[in-house]
Amino acid sequence: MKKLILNITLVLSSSILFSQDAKKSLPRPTKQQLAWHQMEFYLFVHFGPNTFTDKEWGLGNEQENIFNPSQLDCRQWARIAKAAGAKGVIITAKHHDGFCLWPSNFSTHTVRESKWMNGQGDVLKSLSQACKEVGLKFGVYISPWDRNHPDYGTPEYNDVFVNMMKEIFTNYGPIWELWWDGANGEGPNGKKQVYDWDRFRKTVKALSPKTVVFSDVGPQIRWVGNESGVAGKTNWNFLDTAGFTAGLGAPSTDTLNTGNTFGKAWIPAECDVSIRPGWFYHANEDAKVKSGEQLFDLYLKSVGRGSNLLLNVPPDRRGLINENDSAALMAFKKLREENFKSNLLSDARAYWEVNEESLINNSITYRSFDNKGAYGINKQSFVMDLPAAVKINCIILKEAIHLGQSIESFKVILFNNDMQVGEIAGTTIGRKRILTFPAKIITSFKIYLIDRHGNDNVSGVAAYLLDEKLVEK
Ligand code: FUL
Repeated sequence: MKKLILNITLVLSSSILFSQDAKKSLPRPTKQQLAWHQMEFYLFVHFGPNTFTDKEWGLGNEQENIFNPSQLDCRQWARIAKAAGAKGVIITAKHHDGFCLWPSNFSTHTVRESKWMNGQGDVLKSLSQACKEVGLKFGVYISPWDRNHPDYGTPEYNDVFVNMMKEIFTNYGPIWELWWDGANGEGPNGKKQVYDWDRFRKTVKALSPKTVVFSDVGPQIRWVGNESGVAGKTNWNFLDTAGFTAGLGAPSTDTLNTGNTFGKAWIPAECDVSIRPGWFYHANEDAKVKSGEQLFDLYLKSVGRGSNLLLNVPPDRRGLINENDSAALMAFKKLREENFKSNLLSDARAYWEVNEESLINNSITYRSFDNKGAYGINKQSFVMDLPAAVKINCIILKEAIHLGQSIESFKVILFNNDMQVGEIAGTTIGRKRILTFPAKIITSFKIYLIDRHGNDNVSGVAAYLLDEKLVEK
């Protein structure tokens, strides 16, 4: 058997362990998208009149005075987000009810018209500053659907929406991520709006080219197709958007969940989910906050499938993150820290195994490489050898996504000396793939990769022993 010993560092890092030529024609992330992928986990903040009316979708006719948090403290939100290990915060600057959390000149339904701080308050200003102070990225959700604005349902409303975005970029930037909700219902005059998505996109590009824009179909980040925070087990960072728009014109939720295998654009999925049943705060959900363990499970199903986790933590009527929510966030942080503390491969040795017989004996079906970017035996199939037996129930694989995404499927075969003790099959890898399985004592494992473009892009491998109750069921 021919063994090629590799001299590699067995930690997750951005360095490429097995790198060959990547095909130039493949979609690749932009610099901003790559930076977005590194964000992994950040908070969503739903806050506004609904917090005070106990609704999820306000009607748009709520009195401005209803918005009156007694102790609003954006620094508390930012401190908690930071302590939870979140990398940023995205706030609902305007939800479907049209109420603006900043004193917009293009609406009369804003914080300025409310009693809160005698109309002098500005939530976007306070939160953008608080994020800067603690080193968090700041993002803004702005709903195109507006149940309050008198122009909604007419072409003038597209001007209003563009002007609002201008205010946001000019006064509260830099905006790291902008979130366009695709919902499109009726406004106060009973009409639906025809959104000028093309103009909206151009506006952002001109004003803030580094902002990554989320919608069902990007242009930079796509919706994952569900609101339960779960990415597809197959998760391509590619999407075909020709003929589609955000909202009703979006691709099917299944397609959004898995991406398009041969999609033309790099548009990765973001997993949005709330820590509570609702998006807005409701006192009667105080006992229904997801536990640290439930959040860890969501982490495995989002970040662990190559996506990012956007976790909604809605402030209460005081304008504070509720004690129950912050306790769950800290428990979540602790579980991540404790369970991913020591990579059990730190003393392992890696080598390629290029003896075809051994591949065949392990009954992996390989297709031959046809030079047109189809399928091929991948030279990056490799073995990890440990100096002593260890017990593991988790393996993490990473793909060097700055070169694109290529790995279509893989098999990990676990050995205790010469005995095969487990086999895990999976599809895409992407930025990070966290595999969990019943714990096994192993001395080595083999990774067989089927790569649809013949690239060699595995950039990291690690193994852990997680607390048994955290292993994905
Ligand atoms: C949806 C909205 O309708 C929900 O209220 C929430 O904001 C969620 C994140 O997006 O489209």
